[in-house]
Amino acid sequence: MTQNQTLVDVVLPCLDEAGALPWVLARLPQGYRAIVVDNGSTDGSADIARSLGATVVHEQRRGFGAAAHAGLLAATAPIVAFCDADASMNPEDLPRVVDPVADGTRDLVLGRRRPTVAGSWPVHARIANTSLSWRLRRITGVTIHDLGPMRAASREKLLSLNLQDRRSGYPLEMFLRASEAGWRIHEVDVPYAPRVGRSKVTGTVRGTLTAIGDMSRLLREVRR
Ligand SMILES: Nc1nc2c(ncn2[C@@H]2O[C@H](COP(=O)(O)OP(=O)(O)O)[C@@H](O)[C@H]2O)c(=O)[nH]1
Ligand SMILES: [Mg+2]
Repeated sequence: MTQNQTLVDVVLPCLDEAGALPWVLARLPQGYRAIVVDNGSTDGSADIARSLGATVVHEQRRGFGAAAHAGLLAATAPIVAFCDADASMNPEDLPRVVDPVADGTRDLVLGRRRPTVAGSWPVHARIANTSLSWRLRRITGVTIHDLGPMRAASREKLLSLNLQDRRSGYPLEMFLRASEAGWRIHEVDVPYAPRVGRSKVTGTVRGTLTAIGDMSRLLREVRR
């Protein structure tokens, strides 16, 4: 592979992650391009990302899903990976989710978060994820233990899923639609460390309630 050939576009939804971005962006494997998607940061995240060589996409709409989807639309590489921009996960681990897609053996690979130290993951978020994964195993028959945010799939196939959620349900909707479409879905372990800075989603009461609401709606639709 030549230096300027991008195999993987890495979508990094980013809301006020100025403190984490330098660590995150320094760890992208060769052939991986960072697409930082900002929708409302006030801490200079976009400028920092740009100065560190990342492609920066601005999305008007608020929400995690709006950012993730804008990143997917901006991507051009054959494979798109998603990763949080809070330094809780190390981009050096991205090949764990990308390689099975790149070699054609899997269609969607999810990183199961494995805490590196106690306190990496708030207890309520862990319990919610375990129970959600249990429900998803029952609904889809796919063996997963975590609906992890680090993941990879083919760009064209992701676009074909026609995802609609633009808030916290986006990762769940991706999993459900992929499973309905008969994708070969696989889970691998990825280390999960305490984030840098403050949580925007499951570390806040409002974020947690929004996530539960968005995901519950998607699950109700599946049952119909
Ligand atoms: N652009 C954008 N990024 C977001 C938004 N909400 C969360 N993020 C980013 O998504 C990633 C996961 O959010 P985080 O706060 O770590 O959620 P947690 O892991 O559940 O605590 C981080 O990189 C956040 O900066 C949002 O509304 N817009
Ligand atoms: Mg986080």
